[in-house]
Amino acid sequence: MTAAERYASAKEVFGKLGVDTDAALAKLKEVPVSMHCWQGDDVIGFDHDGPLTGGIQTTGNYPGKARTPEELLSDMDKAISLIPGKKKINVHACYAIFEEGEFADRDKLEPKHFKKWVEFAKERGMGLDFNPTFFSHDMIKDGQSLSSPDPEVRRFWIEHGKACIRISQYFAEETGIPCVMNIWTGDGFKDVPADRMGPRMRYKEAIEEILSEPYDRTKVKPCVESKVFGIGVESYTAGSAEFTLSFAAMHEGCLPLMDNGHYHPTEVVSDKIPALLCFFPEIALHVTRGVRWDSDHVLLLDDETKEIAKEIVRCDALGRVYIALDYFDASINRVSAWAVGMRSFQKALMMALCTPNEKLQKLQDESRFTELMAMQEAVKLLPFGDVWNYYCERCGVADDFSLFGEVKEYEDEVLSKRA
Ligand code: RNT
Ligand code: ZN
Repeated sequence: MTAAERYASAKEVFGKLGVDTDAALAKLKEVPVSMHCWQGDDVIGFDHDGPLTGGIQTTGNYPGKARTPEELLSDMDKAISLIPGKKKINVHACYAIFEEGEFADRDKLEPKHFKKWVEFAKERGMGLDFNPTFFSHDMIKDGQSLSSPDPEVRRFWIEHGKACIRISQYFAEETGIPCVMNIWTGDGFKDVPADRMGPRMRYKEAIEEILSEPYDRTKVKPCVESKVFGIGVESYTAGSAEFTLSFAAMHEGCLPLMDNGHYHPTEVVSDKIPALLCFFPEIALHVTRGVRWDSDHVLLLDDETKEIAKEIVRCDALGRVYIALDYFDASINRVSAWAVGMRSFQKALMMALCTPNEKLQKLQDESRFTELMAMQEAVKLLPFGDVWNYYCERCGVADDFSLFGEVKEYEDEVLSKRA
């Protein structure tokens, strides 16, 4: 049987449950998922020679990582060719691309330093998201940036944040697609602090100053990302969940960003999505896979990934939730890491869109819980694979079984030649 024949039979199965798979695929194709540039070079960037800092870590030294903008863009292009549907590119400020002999420190960055990213995105009809980089830099003093007690340190990072707002506005204007700008810092303490509120007050005022930079709210979507702890900052982080959620709630136009690696192990972001959607017009996500801690493993089609996608879809919030991926694995082929992760989230979205959500909701509202459980289990084995394969074929990308072959070819021809 061909993929189209399998799809036709699957369509009938879903149709009996009231699910229109054609409509689901048409919708899926339009949902943008933002692909993070930092998977390609283990979160290093082009503006420093130092290590990755800020309480995050990559492990592994698989050969072939991108060392230059050209290599990174070429690798991203290969990954993009393996990913169906709509994509955005998520850029970090440390990925500024300078001309020969040119350099600008983070507080002096300008739109022109990201012109190549804009060209890359425009040529591919994609939007761009942006992140100030508050790590891997020597103006981070004793682990602190925006919350530092040193006014000079704070000033430097506030200027960086403001520069990033201007760059985000430039991205949105150039691409015609809103730019999500996420503020995350690793500020915190390894051991029991003597003052917990002081750093948070400084952090609050610093973000307020960054957001005082003029920007168009329909074009730039500033976010604040929380975190429970980081490596080396286990006892306290300034940008805790309560801090960032309250900040976003109290500052109109600022979105809360939830990274599902940033909570206590039994908390789930899937449940937090509908909670926040009751109050915020828009929210943002970093979808990742933490294994035992915020390890940022490659996203897979696991239960929580499916549950996150389900919540976005059944809250009818595809237009209110900005979806970005955030993980970094240096132990495997990085192009494959991108492709597998992006495809996993799109699969999760596809499954959510092909689930008879209204039927299930009705069972809940009528308190038919036994039937609901039985139905939810039955839904798990619906022929989602046939829908996915057909979607890949229609989008002109590899199916799951030919993905590795394509990656391997690129590895042999391109990646393995990098010394
Ligand atoms: C770190 C945060 C943050 C970073 C990126 C590189 O724990 O998740 O979002 O991963 O900014
Ligand atoms: Zn994140």
